[in-house]
Amino acid sequence: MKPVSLIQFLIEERRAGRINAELSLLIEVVARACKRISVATGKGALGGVLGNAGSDNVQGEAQKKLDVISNEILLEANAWGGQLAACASEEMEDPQPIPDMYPKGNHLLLFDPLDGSSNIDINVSVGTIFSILRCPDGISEPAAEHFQQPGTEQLAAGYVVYGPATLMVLTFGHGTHEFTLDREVGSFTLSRRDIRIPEETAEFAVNMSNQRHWEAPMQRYVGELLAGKEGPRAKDFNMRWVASMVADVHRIVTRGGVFFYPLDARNKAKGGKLRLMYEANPMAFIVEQAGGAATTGRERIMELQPTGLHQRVPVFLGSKKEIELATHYHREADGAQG
Ligand code: AFP
Repeated sequence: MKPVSLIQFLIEERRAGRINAELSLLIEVVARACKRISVATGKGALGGVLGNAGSDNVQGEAQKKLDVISNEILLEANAWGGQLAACASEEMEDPQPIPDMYPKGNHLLLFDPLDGSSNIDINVSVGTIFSILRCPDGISEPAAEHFQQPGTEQLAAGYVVYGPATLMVLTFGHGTHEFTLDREVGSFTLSRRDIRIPEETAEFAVNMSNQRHWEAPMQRYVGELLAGKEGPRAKDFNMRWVASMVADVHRIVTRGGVFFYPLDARNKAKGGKLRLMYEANPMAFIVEQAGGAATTGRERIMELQPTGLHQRVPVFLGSKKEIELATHYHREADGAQG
């Protein structure tokens, strides 16, 4: 079969009435920016891009040089395209307006320019995550509150993994699809259409070093997985943790599994570790569109009403049956507490 490029795929989606021309162009711009990030990450030490930038981001985390470079690439590429009203980035406190000299559109773009960046210096996969919302009618200068829409309002979400291959996984709410970057030709090519995450799995991803800080229902759930064949689940489970959410989620999108970043005694005051708008919502949309589930351990992530642009939440996502069970344990424990 003839390979289908991302651009051809976008044309098909437009013809089918699933996206409009503006959204299609916006995805092309984001894809082009991600190709530049792929080139920058691919240079490694030769590009002088490894190591810390010497600054902290809005979350108070040390920024890597590639965090800063990737953020600038995405901002610059999207400033003049004409599809956006504003951008918001995990790396910046406030939304970035589109400069007055450029045409404006009616979409809002949110992104985590380089997720998992603590892995850059050891040459392990990192990625970009993005989410696209509609700018509310009549708003010409969007503020943080205009971005704070529930995940169910997302028009599109995607991530790009910069790994052995550079891949983009994308959804418009009509299935989840994967595109592989053909580095010689310079274009993303459809590699999997309508990805399905198996409902059952025997593989989980969680940072086990936090176990002692978890809530009781999380201890119970993972304790049962670890007990294997001899335990209540009567099955051995395998564990993987890349510590790059994009890579961990991509494994789940490829062969099933579950990913947890639960509430724990240390992140409870902040609401969790991962960011709702830049990580949890786009990944939840992608995973649900592939037949998986995504909750906070209690509620469906995409139904949360955001309270802040940089809000953090617990994240449970992946194969449906396991996410349902882990969520059930939390709800049951909440019910027992009254
Ligand atoms: P960095 O971008 O600072 O590396 O954080 C990555 C991340 O937000 C997410 O991609 C990982 O799943 C998670 O943090 C890893 O957290 P631990 O460091 O606790 O394993």
